[in-house]
Amino acid sequence: MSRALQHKPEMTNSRADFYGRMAAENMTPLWEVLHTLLAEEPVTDAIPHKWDYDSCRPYIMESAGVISAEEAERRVMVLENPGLKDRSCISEALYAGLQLIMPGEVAPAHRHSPCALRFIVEGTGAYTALNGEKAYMEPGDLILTPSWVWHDHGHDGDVPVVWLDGLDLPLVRGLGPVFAEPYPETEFPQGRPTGDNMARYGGNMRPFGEKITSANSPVFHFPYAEIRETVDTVSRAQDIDARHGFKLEYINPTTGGPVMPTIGTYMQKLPKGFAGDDYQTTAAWVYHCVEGSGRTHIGDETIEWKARDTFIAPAWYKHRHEADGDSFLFSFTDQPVHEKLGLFRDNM
Ligand code: 1HN
Repeated sequence: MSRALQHKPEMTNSRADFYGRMAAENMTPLWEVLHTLLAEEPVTDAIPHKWDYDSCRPYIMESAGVISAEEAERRVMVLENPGLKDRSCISEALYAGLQLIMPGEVAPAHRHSPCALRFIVEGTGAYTALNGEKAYMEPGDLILTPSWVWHDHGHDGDVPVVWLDGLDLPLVRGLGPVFAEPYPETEFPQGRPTGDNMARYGGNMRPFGEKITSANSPVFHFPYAEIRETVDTVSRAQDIDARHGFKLEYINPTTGGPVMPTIGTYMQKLPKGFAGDDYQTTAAWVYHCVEGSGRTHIGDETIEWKARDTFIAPAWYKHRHEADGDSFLFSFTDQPVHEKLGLFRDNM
C-alpha cells in the first residue's frame, strides 16, 4: 500500500511552538492524533477476560456481611474489564456485574433509562418485580428490565441468589441520556400476577385490539427450562453452524427482533467435541456458561470455562469455541446498536 493512515508527522520546534500557541484557543492539530482516531480496523482497550465463578463466589457471599441490599440499593460486584479500569464496564458499551440477594432482603424499587437484563446464576426463591409483576428466578432464567420500567428485587426463599446483570449503561452514558428515579416506597405495589406477561404476549397470541408501542419485548421472563428445551429440540434437526453450534436469539415477539433495542441475547448449544471456526464482529460479546465446559480462543488468548463462568470477547477479536461435553452458553451483545446504525460488520 502506498498510503497509510497510520502516518504520524514529524515534530519540529516550530510545529511544537505553533501547537502550543493555538492551544490557548482550545484548538489542537488533528494531524497529530489522526492515526489514533482513524485506525484501519476497530481498536478497543477492552481485553479478553474471564471471571471464574469459583474464585469470585467467596467475595460475593462475603458482601452479604458488608452491606445490605437495601443500603447498597443494588449489592453488585461489577465485572470490570481489566483494560477499562474505573469505568464500570465490561466492554466500551456494556456493563456487567454479579448481584447477590439474601433471603428476606429487598433491593428497592427504582427506574432508569439504561436497560438491563438478569441471567440467574445460582439459587431460587428470589424475584424481580416489573411494575409490581413478580418473576421468580431459577438458575438459567433470563429476566429483562427495559428502559424506564419500575423494578425491585425481593427474596421469599431460603438460599442466597446470585445473578449476572447486563446493562447498556456505558453506551447510554456515552450518548448522554442517563436518567434515574427512586420509587417513593421501597417496594412497588403489587401488580399483575406472576406469569401474566408470558400469557399475554408469549403464547403466540396477543390481547385483541392492543396497540404495542414499546421498543422492548413485553415478555420479560424467559425460563431456562423452556429455552433449553427449545435449543435442544432445534439442535436435533438442524445443520450445525460452523461458528456457533446451535444458536438461537431470544426475541421480542412483537417484532421478531432483539428483546431490547440496544442488547441482543442468545442461547447456544455446543455439542460434545465441538471445535468451531473463528467469529469476528464489530460487536462485543459477553458469554456465560450455563452447562458444560470448554474453551474459547479469543485473539491470542485461550479462556477455559465451565458452568457459571462469565467471559468477554471484545469488539473485533476473532473468537472460536470448543466444548468438552454438551455445553450451553448464554450471551449478550451490543450488536443491535451496530446494526441499527449501519455499522455492523462480521466475517460470516
Ligand atoms: C441496576 O438498577 C441494577 O436494578 C443492577 O438490579 C445493576 C448497575 C448500574 C446501574 C443500575 C438492578 C445496575 C443498576
